Amino acid sequence: MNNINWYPGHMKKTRELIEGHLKKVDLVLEVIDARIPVSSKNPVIDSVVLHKPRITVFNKADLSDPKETKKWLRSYREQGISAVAVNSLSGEGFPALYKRMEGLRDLKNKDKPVKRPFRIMVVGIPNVGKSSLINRLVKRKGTATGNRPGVTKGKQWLLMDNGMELLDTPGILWPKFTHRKTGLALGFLGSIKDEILDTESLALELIKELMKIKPEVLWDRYRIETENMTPLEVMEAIAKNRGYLRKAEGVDYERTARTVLDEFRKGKLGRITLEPLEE
Ligand SMILES: Nc1nc2c(ncn2[C@@H]2O[C@H](COP(=O)(O)OP(=O)(O)OP(=O)(O)O)[C@@H](O)[C@H]2O)c(=O)[nH]1
Ligand SMILES: [Mg+2]
Repeated sequence: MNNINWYPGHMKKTRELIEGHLKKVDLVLEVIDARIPVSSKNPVIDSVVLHKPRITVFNKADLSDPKETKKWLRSYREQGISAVAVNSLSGEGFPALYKRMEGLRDLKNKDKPVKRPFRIMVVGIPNVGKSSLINRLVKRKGTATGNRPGVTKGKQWLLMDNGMELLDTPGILWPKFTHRKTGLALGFLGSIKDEILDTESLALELIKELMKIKPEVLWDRYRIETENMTPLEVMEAIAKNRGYLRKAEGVDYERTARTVLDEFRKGKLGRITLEPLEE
């Protein structure tokens, strides 16, 4: 795998973009994917958002292992970093998120006359759920296409029920691919194009990872006892169980690989955190 898509130019551009908007906001919501809290975090964010209040939002928490997410949140809080877990599709976790946002607003307005509404921006790498989060915060139905600001065209701020204002476009951060592990993690989730690795290799890597961190999901879903097996043998066993075979060539690896990746991404293998907190 190549170290694609991560050049100093990207880092600079990200910095400039975020810094431009940063001046106008009081709070940054940093969205990460609860299944991969390490790889979905942009490495430059800490230095860019250094002097702004920030809440790290563990989104897609409906797909992550709740026990692992709890550990992650605890660790953030122990470091004094504000963090909450949410599901932007169902709204779970949002009351806690609002409470934190309002707490930070009240802190800012304490002892000072309020000049303008409290302003927020959402940042994060592609596909973590920034648009879904924005839509829910402003109680808007629909996805990216519905991303038009209120009445006036070109308006930059979306009004929330609690009087806060949200920047209508999220800051997109570039993920860092220089570690093979990060590229794989983003590949498993479908956050980067499957071409980074071919589908079969990616599925094999995912099976290998699952065998390491949560082999029981392979039993639960595919009835495969993975002990003493290689990832390739597991893949072949899945193909046999599903009947993904071809007359001449035997196992249909391509179809099996696509199935495993697709089912993992949809949460059909259960709630899995691919990057548990390392103690
Ligand atoms: N299960 C689940 N899926 C989610 C959640 N939030 C977003 N999604 C899904 O994740 C995908 C990406 O969501 P978006 O809101 O488009 O993500 P984004 O960060 O705006 O993506 P880009 O605009 O491409 O950078 C969509 O299919 C959403 O439906 C969540 O909390 N749980
Ligand atoms: Mg979006």
